[in-house]
Amino acid sequence: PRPRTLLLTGAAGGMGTLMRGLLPAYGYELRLLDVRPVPGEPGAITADLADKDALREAVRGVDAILHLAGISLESSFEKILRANIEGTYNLYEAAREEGVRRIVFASSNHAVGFTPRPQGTDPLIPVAVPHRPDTFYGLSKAFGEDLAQFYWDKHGLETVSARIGSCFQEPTSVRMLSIWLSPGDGARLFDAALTAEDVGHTVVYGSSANTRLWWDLSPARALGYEPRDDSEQYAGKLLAEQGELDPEKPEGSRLGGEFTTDPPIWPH
Ligand code: NAI
Ligand code: 15L
Repeated sequence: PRPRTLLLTGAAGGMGTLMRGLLPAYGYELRLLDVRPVPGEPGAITADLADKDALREAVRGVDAILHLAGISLESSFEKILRANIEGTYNLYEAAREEGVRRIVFASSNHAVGFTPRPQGTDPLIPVAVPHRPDTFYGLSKAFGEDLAQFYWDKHGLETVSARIGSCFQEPTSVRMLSIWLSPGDGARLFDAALTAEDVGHTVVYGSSANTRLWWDLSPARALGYEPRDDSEQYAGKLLAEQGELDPEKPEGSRLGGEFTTDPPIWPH
């Protein structure tokens, strides 16, 4: 049966805000959680992923979880450990204890960020590449994917791990032209990941159907995802401003871009 009640973690964040707007139209009743208050949502649960009791209560009775909460850029190992590694473990453990059937995990391209990006006629990057995290942040996403596999194999808790590219209103760099996930396609991808049958633990790349795509979208399409957007409308402007990526430099030749050399730092 189609999940109805959905716990959205990270509801105050960039994607959380976009998805709060878009997912109700698919029929989901959202329960919101974030460590920060969610603007305009007095009913949201304000809780840290470190608070096991709060998580247990937050997941009670939901059909599924869309797990967006966590540190979304590079930070110290200690902070990443607490929010992303222990925090994701705490959420899975709460879900297992309360019998939640499915989690959609916001993994990232940075779990495999040192993978070379295709050049010329190279094939698209398949999902089945080894983890090559480019940051402690990416390492925490690689951990999350393994955690999800473990909870499926050991406890029958299903996950779709979506290695998201760049989900923002518009792409803002030449690299993002290849990995941009439009907000509308993000909602379509999450809906597919929440409703596809028998996913076990499935890993997919998450982007729109971009002309300059670097990776294989067929695993996401196999879930029923039908992207409608393409970043190409932004290409002229971004290329004029920034020029082509330099394939001689790691930040231009690896999937993770500048995260491989000079990652943006989590400001909090
Ligand atoms: P964001 O940084 O805007 O939002 C993350 C939210 O998580 C924030 O509202 C923050 O308060 C909350 N949070 C952080 N630590 C927490 C904790 N310990 N307990 C409870 N809540 C906590 O990030 P964004 O861009 O919305 O990304 C959402 C998720 O998707 C993140 O997990 C990120 O790693 C992942 N992702 C996002 C991409 C993007 O392009 N936006 C690309 C790839 C992955
Ligand atoms: C991510 O994983 C980050 O959360 C997001 O802020 C973007 O920087 C994105 O990757 C990216 O690679 O552009």
